[in-house]
Amino acid sequence: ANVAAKREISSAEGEELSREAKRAKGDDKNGEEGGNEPEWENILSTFTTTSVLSDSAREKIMFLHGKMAGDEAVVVLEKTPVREDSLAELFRDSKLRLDMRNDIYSSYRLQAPPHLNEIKTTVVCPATEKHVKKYRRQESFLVEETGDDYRSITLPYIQGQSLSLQWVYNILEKKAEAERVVYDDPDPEVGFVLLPDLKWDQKQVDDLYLIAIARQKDIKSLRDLSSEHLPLLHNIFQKGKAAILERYNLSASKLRVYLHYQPSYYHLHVHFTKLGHDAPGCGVERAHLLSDVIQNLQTDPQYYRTRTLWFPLRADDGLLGRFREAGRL
Ligand code: GTA
Repeated sequence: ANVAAKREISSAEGEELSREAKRAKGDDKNGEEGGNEPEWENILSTFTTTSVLSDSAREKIMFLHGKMAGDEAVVVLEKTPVREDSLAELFRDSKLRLDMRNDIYSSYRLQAPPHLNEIKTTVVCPATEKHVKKYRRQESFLVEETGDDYRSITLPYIQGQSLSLQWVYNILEKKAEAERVVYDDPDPEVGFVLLPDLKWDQKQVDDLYLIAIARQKDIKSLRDLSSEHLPLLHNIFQKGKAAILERYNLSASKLRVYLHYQPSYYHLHVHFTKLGHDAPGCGVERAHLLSDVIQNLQTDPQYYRTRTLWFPLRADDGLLGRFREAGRL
């Protein structure tokens, strides 16, 4: 691993980290000190794998579909990067077994202490068929959607088929992840909650990923935005960047701030990822820079309601079927 290139969340910055990040950082070597640390669980002992939805040896990630205590479940297993701040401990406390030696070259298997060898694990349970499809590796197709297509094809589909937004409401109402919140603007019109994304383990700034969730509940996506939402978008942009600078010491010039179209969850949210981190979904076919969105709305208040937008859909996405039925593909 390119350890030298990774920027760790140093102990100096650690003061500013959320409680969860501090716990995860290793100040609690066994993960059992620090009072509020959740107990170790073994819920995955009941997980039986039905299929591997996708995997990547290079990215060291595997998406599994299976059953957990009778419910459908998706489990994502992801090996995490080596952290520079754990190297001294890793070298001191690991065991090495020689695989081969040849001249000046040798290769070993290293057994690290368990707390330095964790696997980030995401569990979706009970998972719907839509979750299973979302994580299955599939061919994608680029779809062209006019404003009329949105109203006649996409909108009716997403009104009937969208993933639940309960997790979003839990965050807004402080019923979940409250201790992870980085910034909270309670204003009902322009307010938002900024917090680490599910995909970020907060161990290093190198792969920083936060989301800002708007407090307004009636904005499904980019398509609903008009110039009346500019104060909200400006607020998310300015305060989000400032909060990230303060908490993680990462300047705006190091951030990629964007919206997805189509999103998976139809409640307005903005992605903040570190420039250089190849976050899933940051490609040009899906990510719309917030700065461009703001400018486009300043130029044309109805820009996103009238323009043709392009986006990729997976082969078994029901929305792709609707575009096919309508002869738009
Ligand atoms: N803090 O409960 C949550 C939560 N949920 C349910 C989703 N998010 C959450 N964040 C918090 N708490 O970035 C996050 C998601 C995502 C954002 C929604 O909200 O992590 P979106 O609506 O634009 O949808 O954004 P998106 O980007 O398609 O969603 P998601 O889930 O990231 O899926 C994108 C694809 O990334 C998946 O199909 C999957 O194949 C791929 N992927 C690659 N790596 C991972 C990984 N480590 N974990 C999960 N998915 C991954």
